[in-house]
Amino acid sequence: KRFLLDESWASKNIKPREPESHKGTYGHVAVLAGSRGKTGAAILTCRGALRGGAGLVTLVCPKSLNHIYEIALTEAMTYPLEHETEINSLSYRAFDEIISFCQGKKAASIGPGLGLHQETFELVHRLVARLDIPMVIDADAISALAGELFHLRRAQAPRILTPHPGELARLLDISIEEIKKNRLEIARLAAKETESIIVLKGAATVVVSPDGREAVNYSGNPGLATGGTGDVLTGLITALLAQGYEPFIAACLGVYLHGLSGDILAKRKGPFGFVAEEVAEALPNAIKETI
Ligand code: NPW
Ligand code: AMP
Ligand code: MG
Repeated sequence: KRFLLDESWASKNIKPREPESHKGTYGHVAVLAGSRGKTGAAILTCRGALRGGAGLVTLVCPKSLNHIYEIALTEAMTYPLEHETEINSLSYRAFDEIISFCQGKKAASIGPGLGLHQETFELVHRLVARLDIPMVIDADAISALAGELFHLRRAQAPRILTPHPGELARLLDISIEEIKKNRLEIARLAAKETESIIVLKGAATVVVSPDGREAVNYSGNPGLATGGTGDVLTGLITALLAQGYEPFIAACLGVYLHGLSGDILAKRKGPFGFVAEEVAEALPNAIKETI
């Protein structure tokens, strides 16, 4: 039932591209991320999605931040929301606009850099329950769900949560020490409680599905312990969902390729000092070594 995410597993599960395919084949990703002071998280999520092979990527953003994203992002598009609020982040007031924008999108990322405003938390609650496409839920969107797990149980489509131990501790109201003592057991509990796939990050990331499938990752190294690498992983897994991978496989393959990208950088540049943007940039190399 439990298996290792290693080269042999990944090479069996990654799919080559059909010569006749086009960008429509590989899905349009919606990224719901970023706020004032944390625009980098949104940009890194988009880079992860692009480098992970999404056909198209659009960042949904508050109008006030649009100019920053237009300059930073070349390949990704932006969707500046009409509904303006003072929080310089996403708000429940934009719920209808976001739902209608997401029609026809294949998958969404939500959470990196969104911040901790109550208005944002309320948007997360509604989208998690009502958005009818697969979704990767990370960072501040995980914090928004602490004590509110029932929104996940109402979800209309698969949900993948990608907490680090601090975020999972917050979500389940237990201590980080408890998680460190028994990562697999706690991830299982979380998958059951949330009826979602859990990617518990850190050295030897574990991926657990509520249907009982479990995997432990063997790629990656402590050079990845630097700001923004988790945001890249969120975009990458979302891109794999958009390309049609089954959700548990998307989570596993994303985790493996992300770690491998870190391993390639550790070899090429040095054991640490590489940064999140480079982890995204090295993904095609990781794909090449795997396929
Ligand atoms: P401690 O005390 O440090 O040991 P937060 P965040 C714990 C965005 N970013 N094992 C940690 O413990 C993110 O997307 C924006 C054990 C602490 O208690 C988020 O939206 C960037 N414990 C937001 O910032 C680049 C661990 O968790 C707590 C652990 C905040 O995200 C950076 C910290 O968690 C960042 O991605 C581990 N492996 N890892 C940008 N350029 O815009 C963490 N902890 O308070 O949720 O803070 O993860 O930095
Ligand atoms: P985040 O904390 O959300 O930025 O995510 C950090 C990313 O780096 C996750 O993908 C972790 O699995 C990875 N990472 C952090 N520390 C290590 C480590 N010691 N070994 C391997 N991967 C790590
Ligand atoms: Mg993170």
